[in-house]
Parts: sequence; C-alpha cells; structure tokens
Amino acid sequence: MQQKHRQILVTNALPYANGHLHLGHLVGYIQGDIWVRFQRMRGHECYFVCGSDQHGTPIMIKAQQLGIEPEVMVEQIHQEHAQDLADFHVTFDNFYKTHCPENEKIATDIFKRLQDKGQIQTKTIQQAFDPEKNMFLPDRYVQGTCPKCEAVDQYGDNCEVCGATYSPSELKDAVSVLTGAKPIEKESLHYFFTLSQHEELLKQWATADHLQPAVVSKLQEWFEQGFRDWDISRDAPYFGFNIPGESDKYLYVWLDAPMGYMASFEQYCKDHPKVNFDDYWGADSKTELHHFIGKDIIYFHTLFWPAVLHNAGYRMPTSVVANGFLTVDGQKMSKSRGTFIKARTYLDQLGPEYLRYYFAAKLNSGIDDLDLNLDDFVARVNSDLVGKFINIASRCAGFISKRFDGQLSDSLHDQALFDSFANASDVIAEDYEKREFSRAIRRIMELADHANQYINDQAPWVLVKEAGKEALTQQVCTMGINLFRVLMVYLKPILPALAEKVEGFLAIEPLQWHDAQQPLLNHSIQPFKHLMQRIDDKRITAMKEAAQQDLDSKVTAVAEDNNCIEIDDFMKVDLRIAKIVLAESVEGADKLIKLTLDIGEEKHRTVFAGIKSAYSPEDLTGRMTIMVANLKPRKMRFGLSEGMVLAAGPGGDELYILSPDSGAKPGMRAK
Ligand code: B3M
Ligand code: ZN
Repeated sequence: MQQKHRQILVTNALPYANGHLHLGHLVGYIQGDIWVRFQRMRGHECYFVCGSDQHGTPIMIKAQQLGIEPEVMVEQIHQEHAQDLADFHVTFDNFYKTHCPENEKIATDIFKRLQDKGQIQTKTIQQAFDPEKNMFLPDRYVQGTCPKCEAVDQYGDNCEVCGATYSPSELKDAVSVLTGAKPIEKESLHYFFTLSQHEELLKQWATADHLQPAVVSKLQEWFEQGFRDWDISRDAPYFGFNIPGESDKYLYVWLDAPMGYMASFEQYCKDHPKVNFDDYWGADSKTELHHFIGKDIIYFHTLFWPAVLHNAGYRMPTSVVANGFLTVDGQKMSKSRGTFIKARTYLDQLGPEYLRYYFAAKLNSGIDDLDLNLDDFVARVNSDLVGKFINIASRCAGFISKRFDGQLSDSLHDQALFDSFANASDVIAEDYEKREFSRAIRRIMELADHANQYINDQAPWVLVKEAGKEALTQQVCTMGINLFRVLMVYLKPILPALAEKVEGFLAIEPLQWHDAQQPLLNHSIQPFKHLMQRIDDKRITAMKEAAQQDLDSKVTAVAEDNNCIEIDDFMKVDLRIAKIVLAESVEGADKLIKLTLDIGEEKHRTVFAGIKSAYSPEDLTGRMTIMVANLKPRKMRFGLSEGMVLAAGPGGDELYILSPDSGAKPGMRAK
C-alpha cells in the first residue's frame, strides 16, 4: 500500500538527573524507539530526541546531600542515562539536557512572548516555609497528619490513606521533611501562566485525534474541575533558570522541562543544517510531533504544554502517548524482593533485546500497567525467539552452506506460502503504526509457526539423503530462509541488533519494510552463526541478587554520602542532660572554658570546652546543656577533660551550645 512521505519528530520524557534509570523507565523509551525504528523502516523522515531533566528542588536537595554542585551531579547522571539508553538500543538522534544555553534562551523567549500577551500574571501567595533550611517547601516536602482521617506521615497536599486533598497548611503536626522543623506560612510573589483562559483551546485539542481514549476521559474529569492559573515560579534557593528580570525567582522546572525537547532538537538542527527547526515547531508546521511519556505526567503534557506552545506561537503536539507503569512478578518494584532493577543491573546480566521483545509482546496502544513476570519473561523469550524464530534459519542454513556452498535456489518452492507472509505486511504495519505491538508479535509468531510447520512437512534432513532430491532440498531450504527473512523485517523495529546480525548472515543491505515483498533468490549467504542464546535462569537470579545488593549499596552509598553510622553505634553514645555548676576561664588557654557539670549521679564532672570564642564563663554558669558522658577522658595540658558538651554552628562567635527543653533534669539520658 503506497503511503505519503511523512516528517516526524518523536520525543520521550526527559528523565530526572537525580537517580538511576530502572526498568520502569525503559517501558516508555523502548516503546518510543520501536515506533521510531518502524517509521524509519517505512522510509519516513523521523527524528527522535530526548535529554536529561536537570532542574528543580529534588535535584538541588540531592546534590546538597551528596555534597556536590548540582551542575556536577546532573552532568554525571546525564552521561550515565545516555549510556544506559544507548545500550538498550534506544536510538535518540540527540540526548541533550535542560540545563543548557539553548534551553535557557528558549525558556526566556517563551516566557517573554507569554508576558507580552498578558498571559503571565503575578500574585502574592502563602506557602509553607522551612525556617531552618530558609526555603519554601514544595508540597511533598511537608509531612504531617491527615486533617480528615488522622493518618500520620502524609505528604503535602493529599492523603494516601483516605484520598483527601488539602493544602499543606491544613496538615496537622506538619514538619519539614528536610529538617523536621515546623513550617511557617510565608508570603511570596509568584508568577502564573493564565491557563484558565485556555480551556476552549484545550477542549478542542484534547480529543481522540491527539490522545488515547483513557487520557481523553481523564482530561474530561479535569475539564469538569475547571482550571486554575499555573504557578510557574519558585523562590531561591532553587536550581533552574531565573525568571527574566528576577535574581532570586526561578522558572518552575516543569515550565522549562518540555522546552528541553525543543532545545535538544535545536542542537540537532545546528549539527544537521538540512533539518529545519521551524519546519517542526512553527505554528503552521505540516510535520508531526509525538510525545511519548509515562502516565504520571499526562497533566503537564496535555494541558500546560500545549497551551504554552500555542500561546507562544508554536505548533501543538500531534499526539501525546502515555505508557503504563511497570510491575515485576505482579507487584510494584521492590528493593527488598530484589525486583527494583536498575537499567544497568539488568544489562550486566542480560541482553537488551530480550527485554525489548518482552515489553513489545505486552505493549498495546493503551495506558495499562505492564507486568514483567520473570519466569514468563524467560519462557517467552526462549520459546518465541530462540525456539521458534531463530530455529527456522538454523534448520535450513546448514544445508545451504554445506551442500550448496551458500547458494540459494533461483526459485521458490511454495509461492503461495511466501505471498501469505508478504501480504501480512500491511496489517502488521498498521499494528506498529497504532502501537499495538503485542498484536503485531502475535501475528509474527503465528507466521513463525507456519514456517516451522512447512519445514517439518518438507523435512529437508530426509530429502537431502534421497537421490535426485538435491534441487528440491535447496528449494525447500531457500524457502525457509526467505520466510525467516520476511519475519526479520517485521521484527526489526524490536530487535535491531539481531537484524543487523541476520543482514550479515544473509549478506544483504539493511532491511527496509518493503523488502518483505521480494524474495531473496539466487543469492549467496554466509555460513550460519549463532544468532541468539537462550536466557539462563541463573542470570535472572544473579540480576535479582545484584538488585538487592543495589539496595545495600544504595543504602551504603547514601550512608557514605551522609557518613551515616549504624544504629548500634549510635546507641553506645551516652547523651546526658547536664547542669553547668561552674564555668571558668583557663589561664593560658584563649579558646577553652573549664566547665564543672552536675550530671545526676556525679556533681562535679570536669569538661574543657572550646567555646570561648562565643561565650564568656559568667554567661554559662547555671545553664542546662547536653553532654556526652561516656567519652573516654582526655588528658589535656590544663587537666583531665571527662566528656564533651554539644555545640553547633560554623565556629567563631557562631557557636551555640545545645540546651534541653525546660523541665529536663541533670542526669537524664537522651534516647
Ligand atoms: N522528568 C518526569 C519523569 O522523569 C519528568 C519528565 C519531563 S518530560 C519534559 O518522568
Ligand atoms: Zn486521610
């Protein structure tokens, strides 16, 4: 079926640059890559871009925890993600980043275009503020008791137990997740995008022409709730781009993240001048723009993003394609069960195309969750790919190589059978176009069964022993090889590396979709080499153990990052409430104060404390403090120091001794 030439730009969601990619991420990336490879096989001009999402509070906090600059952390993780995706054969034309000059220019320009159209407004709002961290708290950084059902440890703005939604200020006993401090309500000026003015635009766009049915119905719910203007600014400290004209207000990460698609494509166009940025992003673009995302970020991609694009004078997306979440063995990925599997942990044990095949065998055009059942994964890959598909070639190639010097016959033994394979091209293409990959695989595997049945019926291993049957043997094996080649065309979007090996074995140019129509005859092939090995269960076990160690290493890594100690070590420390009975200067020591402490059973414990830079002795006598009572006594020039009082701060005159709450008594032990 002749089809018009298409120009297509495809994107995948930009992974946050603050953590490793895991198999759940791979569902969307593999889905997008299969669809792109299919389009390219059909001869369309199809570009595929992505990149790292590098801004926002979680990234800033993570970098602080690791004690490195955010720019350094996001670059390290950018490289890791790029390698992981390349090793899964996800062929982005460009895997760029959001913390880059191109994106800053685009974001600033779009902000100003919206502002000039009166679609950026400012409003003073109240927000939870952490007085210790000295920063405003995103909703999920506030934790407390649900105001409705009293469930504890609920985050931000909605209760996971009863589903109630509320503002963080309504949470009872709210604390900052970062410091444990009680948040205060603080005012700040924020910038808003006037989303509420674009309901009609979005209602017209958010149809089945652009979105999956489940997404359309979700959007209907959101339309019924009505739209509020979108808060697109965040106060310092923040890692991102400044709001134009502001020094300590930043663009909210979700404003500049999807612009990262544009930045990635713009950088690609700079390196490929024949590709024109405006052809793909201009308001009157005739090309296609498809966003592949996880279903958790539909809101941003089907409401904010199309409205921002349109109002900034750009085209709107042709489609937004959401994929479901991944479960493993029927449950949420779990670290303790060793099923929270990083992309690299999988790749250390198994080839990428096994997983590509298994995900494709489960993927359809909907947004259902996908289960990676590890036993089924092994069985399905070994049965379909090795037992059925590869088997077709391996049962025929040997005869062609050994008996006919690699030469295929000049005619087909069963033209009708070949035609039935070639004629499947259109329905399988339609399955791929509609992202019904599991249906495409069902059709392909049915054809593989027919091919194996044909070989069973013709039994070349018998023919080859019968006098006068040489030509027939060569024809039958040539038929088998041709059926295998057609199936390789159909499987190539899913198994690109295997396809490359097969193209080498058959000594042919890279297979395109239309190649399924013509048989390969009167052609010399290479000796058959092992194309794919079966999955060994031991690999799965090793992967799960490694995933579990990832947890241990993850915890260790965090521990090392925060020099954490074991709980048992901490319990050895005897933290005691102490009364400073007497504080005295120490002759000849400009930093020390001699403290005599009442710690309950002992009334005159001596400690030399280096706090003279911040305190005079007379300020300390009579105060309560906290000390470490079981520290090994230390012989000093001025006497024996029998413990340590606790003080915090950067030093100099900024040193603060810790004081217990009123009512605490000398000798009480901290728990
Ligand atoms: N980084 C969320 C995610 O990683 C977000 C996607 C941005 S796409 C513009 O799924
Ligand atoms: Zn609740």
